[in-house]
Amino acid sequence: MAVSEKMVAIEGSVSSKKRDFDVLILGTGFSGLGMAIRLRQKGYRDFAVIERAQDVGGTWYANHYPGCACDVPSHVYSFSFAPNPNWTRMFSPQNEIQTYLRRCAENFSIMPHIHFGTEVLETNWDEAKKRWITKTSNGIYSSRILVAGTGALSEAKLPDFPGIEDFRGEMFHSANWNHEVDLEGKRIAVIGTGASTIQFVPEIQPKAAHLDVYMRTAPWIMPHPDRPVTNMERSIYKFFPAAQLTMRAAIFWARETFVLAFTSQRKIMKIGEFVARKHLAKQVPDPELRRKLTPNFEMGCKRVLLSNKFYPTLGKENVDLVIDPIAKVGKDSIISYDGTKREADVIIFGTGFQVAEMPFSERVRGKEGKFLSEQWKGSPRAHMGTTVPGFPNFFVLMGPNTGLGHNSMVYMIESQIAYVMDAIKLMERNDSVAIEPKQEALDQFVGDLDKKMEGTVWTSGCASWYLDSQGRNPTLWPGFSWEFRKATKKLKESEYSFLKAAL
Ligand code: N01
Repeated sequence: MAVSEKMVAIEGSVSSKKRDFDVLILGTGFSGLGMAIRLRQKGYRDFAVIERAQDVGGTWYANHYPGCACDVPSHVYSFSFAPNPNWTRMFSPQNEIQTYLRRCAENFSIMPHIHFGTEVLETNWDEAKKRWITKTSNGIYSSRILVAGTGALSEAKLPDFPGIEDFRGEMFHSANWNHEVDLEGKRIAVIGTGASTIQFVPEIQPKAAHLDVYMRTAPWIMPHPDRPVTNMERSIYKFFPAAQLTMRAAIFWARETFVLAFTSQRKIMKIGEFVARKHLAKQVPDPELRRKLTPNFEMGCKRVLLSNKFYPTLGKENVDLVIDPIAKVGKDSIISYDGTKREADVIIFGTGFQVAEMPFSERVRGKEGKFLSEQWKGSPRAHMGTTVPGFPNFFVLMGPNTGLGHNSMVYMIESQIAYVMDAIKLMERNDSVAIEPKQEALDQFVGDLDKKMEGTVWTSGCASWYLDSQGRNPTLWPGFSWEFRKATKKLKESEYSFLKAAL
């Protein structure tokens, strides 16, 4: 079927009643929006984007905790085709990223395609009809192609401490920040010391009567190179876009070199450890606090954090860093294994997300009636991080092994989107109704990946959310990002099965 035949009658407008589409995209983060924009740019109109929230942005809409910001530089953390000369800081705050994504959705005419307040309950491949039937909170959708842009950081991870249901104060996760809760004068307990916590703790500390920060593992924290982008710089980027592109390229290639320290040249990471230790020594004069905050694993094994404010905050009079493991939660306190009871009015969980589990996989059922989660058995695998045998016409953006610890995810997402477009084009050229990767192609791809993963810092022994329950790393791409771009540049027909349309 030609692209033109699939266009709906009214340009850019999708009837709210229509539930039958050529392409259904899930999510409006960088992945879903990027996919939608590319489809429109290529002349497609018969697609919808469903979004459970009431606005675009995905994780950048959902996360609005105080101090929420990107820890990847703004110049690379944006679409290559939509530079933004207006970033106010080198590392953008959440609201600017969400505004940027909204502007992209408006400027590229994606808004009429988005069905807000629509959550996917379950989606099934109908083998007879060769279509995806997607049950949502707003009715049933049918589509030839399904693209999941549901993101890796969408389902919060909440620890199940004994007694937690009896806690009488307020509790929330950083990804569902409850701004209604007035933190002024409260005794606050924060659990976890990951990327989110180190951003919000300095913001809430001045309000707290007392703040306990519960740390299980001391993270590596580097000095944050953030600074405001000057008016002069912004004018230059606006009137000479090439200057911003040059900046983008410089940051991208500089960050590409970091891969070596995570993979084949791990000795380089010692330089990072030296810098981080100096940072700790400079910011934490108290030797006992410094001892607690000294990491006991190789830098890079977990995500490397950036902050100039977190360490000084821990030294404030109203703050205690607690390293005693939590035994249980009482009605107004947290109790450690040694019996110490610390009172709390509010508990804030900075305990991260269900990344390796990919909770979305429990809602997608392929041609053999198996859920993706049953096929993956806790260890996700996708060809080129994007396609799965037994799940025809299904593409997962930010899929298994596409994550990065050193560079911008937007680059990986754009690589995948080009790959999906290639698949759609090929289907048209071959007059196919369905495409799925061959098991041998996937096995070869995953075998190579797993081999590359050996000897990297991510397998150096720490417990991290990069790893699944089997100790495999289904989260990160173990190489340069440009290698992923190269691998996904062209979909190899020999790695796929195509099902031709009946004559
Ligand atoms: O979560 P995390 P996050 N009992 O998983 C602890 C992205 N992000 O929300 O290290 C006690 O990093 C856990 O301890 P441990 C970014 O990719 C991006 O902060 O497992 N503690 C850890 O300290 C990031 O990596 C930006 O021992 C428990 C913390 O909770 C990802 O989001 C900004 C526990 C979890 O840290 C997740 O960050 C912010 C338990 N049962 C976040 N369970 C950008 O700028 C967990 N912990 C792009």
